[in-house]
Parts: sequence; structure tokens; C-alpha cells
Amino acid sequence: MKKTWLAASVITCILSGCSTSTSEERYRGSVQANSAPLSAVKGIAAEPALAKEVVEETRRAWHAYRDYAWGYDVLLPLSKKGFNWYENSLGISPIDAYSTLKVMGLNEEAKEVEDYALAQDWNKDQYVQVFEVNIRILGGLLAIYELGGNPKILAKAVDFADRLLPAFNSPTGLPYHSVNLKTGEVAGDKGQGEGTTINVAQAATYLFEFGILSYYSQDPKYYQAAKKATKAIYERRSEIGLPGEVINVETGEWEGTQWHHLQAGVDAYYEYMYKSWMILPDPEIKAIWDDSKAKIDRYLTDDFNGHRFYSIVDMRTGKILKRSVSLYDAFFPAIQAISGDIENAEKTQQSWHWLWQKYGLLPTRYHYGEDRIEYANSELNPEIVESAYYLHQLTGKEEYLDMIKTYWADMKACCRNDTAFNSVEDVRTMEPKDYLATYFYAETLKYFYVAFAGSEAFNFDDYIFNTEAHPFLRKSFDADKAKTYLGY
Ligand code: DMJ
Repeated sequence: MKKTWLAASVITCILSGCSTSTSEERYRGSVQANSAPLSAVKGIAAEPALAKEVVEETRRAWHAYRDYAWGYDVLLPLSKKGFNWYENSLGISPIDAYSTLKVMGLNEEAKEVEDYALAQDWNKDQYVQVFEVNIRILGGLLAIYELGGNPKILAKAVDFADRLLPAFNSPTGLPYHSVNLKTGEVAGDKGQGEGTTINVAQAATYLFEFGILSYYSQDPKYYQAAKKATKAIYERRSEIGLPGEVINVETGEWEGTQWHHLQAGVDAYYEYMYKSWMILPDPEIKAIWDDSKAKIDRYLTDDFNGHRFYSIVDMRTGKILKRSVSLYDAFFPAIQAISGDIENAEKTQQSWHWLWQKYGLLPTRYHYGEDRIEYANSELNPEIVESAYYLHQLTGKEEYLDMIKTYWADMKACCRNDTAFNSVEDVRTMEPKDYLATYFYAETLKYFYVAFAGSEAFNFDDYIFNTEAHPFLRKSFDADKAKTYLGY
């Protein structure tokens, strides 16, 4: 096994912390194209008793997974058994849960997951969705390394990423939807076109994990593949500057609708431009973000009936096609806020909070133009909590902590069961659904905890989260070294 690249200096830096070379100017006020990320307000309120409660609930939910679903990808909390995404388990829940357990100080549980991850053999004759396993498994392994420092975990991450890389061998550099972990053969998503089409999020949500892996391994090939994919989307934007929604990875043509939006299917494409730039400051990516953010502001912003949402528009004209949102879109206030656009972040979060209060959870899809639910289920997704957390940290306003208290109380009321928590089939009836998403462990519980625990337990300014809420210490990444290790 080739491990010589793992320079001692990198390990030292990760374990003991090295100085950051990015000087973060504090910036507040109106939006500014090249604004530096904001910093948290000092001395803001916390809720230690609720933080303790979240830890106990996490411990309980985690032990339910261990008791009923150990070794499976997902816990089915009502039937009390496990479920796998594919033929063989990839251990998605535990690998996703590690960083939450670690951040909460559940060290015994976290160590058990680390040992479990080390025992995994990725040489599985099985197709996996590149996007989904990148954010959960590669992101999870990198977080185990970041927070635990075990070089054998880094070797596991490298092995896993090397098995994803063949997906990027397309004529455009855009990844195929799925790749076989053993053979490197690629495949499409069943039911989508000829098997060569993917959505924008599946195409270009790799800068963060692949960038971090290039930094740790000092091998630019990962970041270069991710950057090529992001640029392949950006360069195919329309005359008014908007990409589409679904693209053919072989021809580079947009397929299906001419829609654009920042919802599920696009969301993390935008999230990763800004977040990857925050730790690995590639100026080319920042320029793409600045331009993209301006286009979102100009074409997708929709103030309708007293609410601020971001709509579905025609990529060629910017004309609004549908006033409909998915609960995943609630990630956007967090990115608006951290990138300096507090004013719009606050407006958007208020609308999401209004929708939450209407039902006591967010429905998966809501048509705000016609005030009706399109998909009524909820899997206890994290985005609205995440955005309220960012806004609480960045503005210091207690109303955002109050929002998070509401979300926690409502989630317990609807969805806490004798095992752990469950999803719901319909937010109007709260009919239980026998599923507990891996991101409930990775994200939802973590955002509740860090919001309630306060900055002494978890300092917002010190970390950046991947889209699955795996936290990485900003000071682990030196801007000058990043240029060399990532090759930009
Ligand atoms: C998570 O898996 C990730 O945040 C992803 O980017 C989209 N949203 C889900 C949770 O809702």
C-alpha cells in the first residue's frame, strides 16, 4: 500500500493544529462580491439543559441502531430491524454518525464506529450512487480522520475515493451516476434517460471532500476531478448565466426540462462552491460562486404573498415556471448568511419558519404559489435547523435559538418513539413512517446539539461542515499548502 505521501507534517498539523494563513476580515452589512465569511457573535445565549437532552436522545437513538440494525445501512425504528441501500451494506449510518457522536463526547460509541470503519472492505462488486456515498461515506471517513487522526482511516478514505474516480472518466469530466466499487464499471440511474444523465447536484458536489482528500494525501487528482466537474456545469450555463437541472455526462447537453432552481437536485452544487473556498481558497471557484450568487439573486428570488422563496425558473429566460419548494432548499439561508448576505438570509429563514409553524414539520414539497402540499412526508431533515443555527451564531439574535427550540420540541412531539425517532408519511396527520435517515444521525441531531451547547462546547468559527454536517477544523488547512496539494 502506497502510504509515503502521508507526510508527518500533515499528521502533526491535523492532530495538534497548525496556523491558518487565511486572514478573515470581519465583514457585516450589504452583500459584497468578494466578501470574507462572517464570524460568530461572541457571548450569545445557549441552552445547556437542552444540549444535554439532545446528547441523551442521540445516545438512545444510536443504541437503537446498534441493538436492531448493527451492520445495516439504516435503522427501521418501528419494525426494529435494519435495511440496506444496496445488496450489501456499506455501513452508512455508523460512518455518517461518527462525527456527531464525537462532537457530543460519546467517545466509546465513536471508537466503536472507527473500528467498524477500519474493518470495512470496499472491494465490493456493487454499484453505488457516487453523489450519495461521497457525502456520507467519503465525507464520514474524512471526518473520522480529521477528528480522530488515525492514518489507517485516511488510507480507507483514499481506497474508497480511488474506487469512485472511474465514474469521472466521461467525455465531459462529469461523473456517471453510479460506479461499481470493485470493477470501476459505470452505470446510470435506473429510469433516468439512457443511463448517462444526472442532475446538477449529482454532477458537481465533490469540491469539498475531494479537496480535503487532496490536501491530506497531497495528491491533486481528487480535487482536479471535482473541479473539472464543477466547471463542466458552470461552463454550460445559458446566455443569462443559469445552468439547467439534468445533464448528459457524455454529450454535455442539458436534457429533460429547461428548469433551474436551487432545490434538491441542484442545492449542494452551490453549497460546495462557497464552503470549499472557505477552507481551500481556490480563487477560480470563488469567482464562480460570486457570479452564481448574483444570478440566483437576480433570477430565482421570489417575494410572493409576503414570503421569500427561491423559485423554479426557465434557465434560458429566468421566467418563473413554478412556485414550488422542497424542504432541502432550507439550506440556503445558512450559505447566504455565512457568505455575508445576512439580510436575504433572514428573510428566507422567516419564510421557512412560517411554513414549519403551519404544520409542525416541513413537508418534502410545498407549492407556495397555490398554498398546497405536493409531497407530504418528512424524514426529519436538518436544513431548517442548520440555517437557524448559522443565523443565531452570525447575528446573535435569540429569535433563531427560539426557532431551534420549537423545531426540537415539535420533532420530539411528532416523532420520538420507544426505540429512537421515526419519519412521517404525512405532516398533516403525523402518520409514522418506518425509516430513520442516516442524516438524522449525521446532521439533524448534530445541529440541535451545537446550537444548544454554546461556543465553549463547539465553536462555530472553528469549523466548516460538509453537506452531511461532517465538521472540519479550519485551522487544519493552510492556504499556501492547499495551492500545492490541490494543484491550483
Ligand atoms: C443530506 O443528505 C445532504 O445535506 C444533502 O446535500 C441533501 N440533503 C440531505 C438531508 O436532507
